[in-house]
Amino acid sequence: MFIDTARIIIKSGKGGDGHVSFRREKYVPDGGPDGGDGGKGGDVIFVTDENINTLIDFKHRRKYAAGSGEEGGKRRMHGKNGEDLVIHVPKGTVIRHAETGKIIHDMGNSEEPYVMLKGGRGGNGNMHYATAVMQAPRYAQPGGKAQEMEVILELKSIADVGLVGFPNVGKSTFLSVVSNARPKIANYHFTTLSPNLGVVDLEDGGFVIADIPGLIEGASEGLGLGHDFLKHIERCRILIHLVDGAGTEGRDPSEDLAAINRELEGYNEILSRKAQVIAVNKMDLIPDPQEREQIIEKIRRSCPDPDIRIFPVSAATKEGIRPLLYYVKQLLQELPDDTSVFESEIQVEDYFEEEILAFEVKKEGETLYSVEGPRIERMLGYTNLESEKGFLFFQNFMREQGILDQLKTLGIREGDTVRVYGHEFEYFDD
Ligand SMILES: Nc1nc2c(ncn2[C@@H]2O[C@H](COP(=O)(O)OP(=O)(O)OP(=O)(O)O)[C@@H](O)[C@H]2O)c(=O)[nH]1
Ligand SMILES: [Mg+2]
Repeated sequence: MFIDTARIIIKSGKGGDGHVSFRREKYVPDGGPDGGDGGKGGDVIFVTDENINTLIDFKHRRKYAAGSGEEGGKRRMHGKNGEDLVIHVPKGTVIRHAETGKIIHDMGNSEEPYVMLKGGRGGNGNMHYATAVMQAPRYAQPGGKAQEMEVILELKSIADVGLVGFPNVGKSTFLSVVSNARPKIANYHFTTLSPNLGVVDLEDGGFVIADIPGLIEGASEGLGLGHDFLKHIERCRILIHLVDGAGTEGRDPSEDLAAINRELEGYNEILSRKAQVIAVNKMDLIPDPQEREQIIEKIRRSCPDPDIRIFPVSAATKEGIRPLLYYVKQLLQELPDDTSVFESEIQVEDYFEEEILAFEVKKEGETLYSVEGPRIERMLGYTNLESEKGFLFFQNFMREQGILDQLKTLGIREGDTVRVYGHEFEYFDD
């Protein structure tokens, strides 16, 4: 089965907590703090894998989690880092934020791993918090939070050229004669049920063509099969629009052309803006040169853009195919190469940064207030509150973050106590 979308939940590893312990040695009665740091949580990393070309593996499992960091130990033992989770996806996979549908990252053709979710940092053990004043800190930093997100994986095939047209016009036949692909060909509609990719090999370099199921009127609204597969031609730089020049099923090629273009427009702007080349197929069925000329002329007149080239071809006899391929290749060289990778629409870091910024200020008793939050905690990790400089720095930070304002709102008065993760300060108005 060909599966080209999947919805999964990914989660990085939580950081291991810092440890609280004190040195116990012979002849050392009151040992200093020796609690070690927690291990870092594992990241969630995506890589492309040439050997995979569907997202079917993700149908069987919904949750994917990296390993958590282990807690620090006594005697300054560092906790083990959590294992990274590496998720293998086909080339051309686009990762979207499930909640908003926004693009997070396009794996494209790249072999660069994409680190999407970062594991929580390991918490500092209490060995970091010994100071001249506080010799026996009972505080160790908890490990950083895990990041979790539901994402949609969407496979958008990587091809330079896409074949579009009504069912049975000969798209797959065309692909089979120009490339190494061997798609199913038959004289009925919807022979092709999922996209086929083929490599066209020309003397001095080639390109990749995608053949998708036939489109019908209403495809952009979901009729037929075409809609689900239009995403596979979104990366293409050129569309070869195939029509049945012989009108074998009573079709009118000019009307078909207009109908398919309406569907492309209805699907999205990306598709309607693509460069097009028209291939009028099945010309072997029209032996009379005059009749041929009439058919081509009629298509030319109905074509909205006079710059679009029209090639009479026959996939059956291969007539006219080579000039078409060389023209397409030349066009590919001329067109800017900017449509193949989709830009990120949301930054994962920003999404989680909001959480990091959060803090909570509470009134705990008549003269006691507490301040908590991941950002504050992070701050404590690298600020020595016992030094005057460190304390001023911290005070400034509390002001900038609006924490002092919140304390005032809660009614704090001079002389009251502010507790921040095991540290207590006396409050003074500034
Ligand atoms: N005479 C003639 N028949 C052709 C030509 N190209 C394709 N056919 C025939 O047209 C029928 C449909 O061909 P396919 O290649 O399966 O058409 P398709 O556009 O891929 O069709 P779907 O996958 O159903 O959308 C088959 O019977 C082919 O043999 C051609 O150039 N000349
Ligand atoms: Mg087909």
